[in-house]
Amino acid sequence: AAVSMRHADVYIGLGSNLDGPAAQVRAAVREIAALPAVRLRAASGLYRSPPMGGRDQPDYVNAAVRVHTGLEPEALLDALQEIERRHGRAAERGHWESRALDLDLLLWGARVHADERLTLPHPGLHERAFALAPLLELDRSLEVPGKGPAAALLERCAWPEARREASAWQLPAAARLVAVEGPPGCGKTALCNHLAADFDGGLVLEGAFRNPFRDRPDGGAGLAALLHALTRRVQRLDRLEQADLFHAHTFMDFTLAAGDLEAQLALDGDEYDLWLSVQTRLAAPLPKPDLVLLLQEAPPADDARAAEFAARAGALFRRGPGAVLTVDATRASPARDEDAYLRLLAALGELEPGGRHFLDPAAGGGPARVEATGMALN
Ligand code: A4P
Ligand code: MG
Repeated sequence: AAVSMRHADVYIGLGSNLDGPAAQVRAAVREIAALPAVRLRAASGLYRSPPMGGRDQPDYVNAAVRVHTGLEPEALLDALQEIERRHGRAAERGHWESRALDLDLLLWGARVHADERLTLPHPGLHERAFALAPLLELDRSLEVPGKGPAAALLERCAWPEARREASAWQLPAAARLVAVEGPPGCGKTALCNHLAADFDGGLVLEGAFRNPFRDRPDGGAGLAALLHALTRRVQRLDRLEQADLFHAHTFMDFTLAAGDLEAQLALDGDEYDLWLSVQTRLAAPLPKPDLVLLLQEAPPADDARAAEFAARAGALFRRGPGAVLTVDATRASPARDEDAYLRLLAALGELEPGGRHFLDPAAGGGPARVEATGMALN
């Protein structure tokens, strides 16, 4: 909150019509987020539009991001131009030529500025639908200083029209079923809801339920209670196949594997064998997550079972066939903290199918640290 009081809302427009435009723009969002002294606050979806300035060019993909920064405008412009150069934008290319990446400073709060190097607001903003439409997605009530409400400006825009086509965020295509796992109360359901919204994805939620066996003297971790929870989760997964048809990604706030670990910790040998034979039959035909996001939090000091669960949860998913992203949520949890959530979104775009990855979203500044496939984690 202190940051947003001190820093103006700065909006950057992104555009590309070469070399995989959507991938160029998505990568640039991550690179902007990773700039020192820059904090990504929001990213719009990707918009497609025919090239303004005519000629025989491919369509553009455009987007906008909101950032806060301690940099001066000229220093941020330097950093943006450095990113453009890395994307192979030839400096000698002419005005309105096709480019791999174009980054424009669209707005700097209410600041109005004009010199040789920098004009604020961006001089073309008020008449470009491909810049205004993504901006409005980030804030419906934006004003363009000297020009008026962005929404009214967009209505007056002539061709070319910009159409929202996809989320700015990306998961590997292979990650069709994504499970969020972690200790009770860590925010699995909230995180799934956010992710489904940002990826236009499906949802399979365990949902609150009254376990009729929870009130027994064993505190509800007995065989009957565990079987009840298992049945419930299996029913949820049974419905998945329908949801799956309509979404590239579906998010679930539980895993059968964690239920298995819970049973291992709670049941004695014979009970566990019985539980396992039921679980194995029920789970066999059900889809397994392609990606597990495992939130790690420090377990409560007085809860031995939670500590044991936390210690073994990492190994649980490391063995499986799906990709794993272990998220250290002890300092900043993506389920509760917006910065941490944005870092998670950016990191998801860099995951390798089947890989083992680690992210500490509180590790400031730099890119989300995503370890290479096969690295041991704890
Ligand atoms: N500059 C001044 N103010 C700014 C600012 N607010 N943000 C100076 C960024 N740069 C600013 O920029 C040239 C110089 O402008 C910079 O060195 C900086 O000091 P540039 O990006 O190299 O080129 P340009 O002058 O912005 O002209 P250009 O190439 O026309 O870029 P535009 O105007 O951004 O248009 N059609 C669709 N559908 N979507 C598009 O994104 N983009 C263009 C390029 C054409 N057609 C398009 C799209
Ligand atoms: Mg430009």
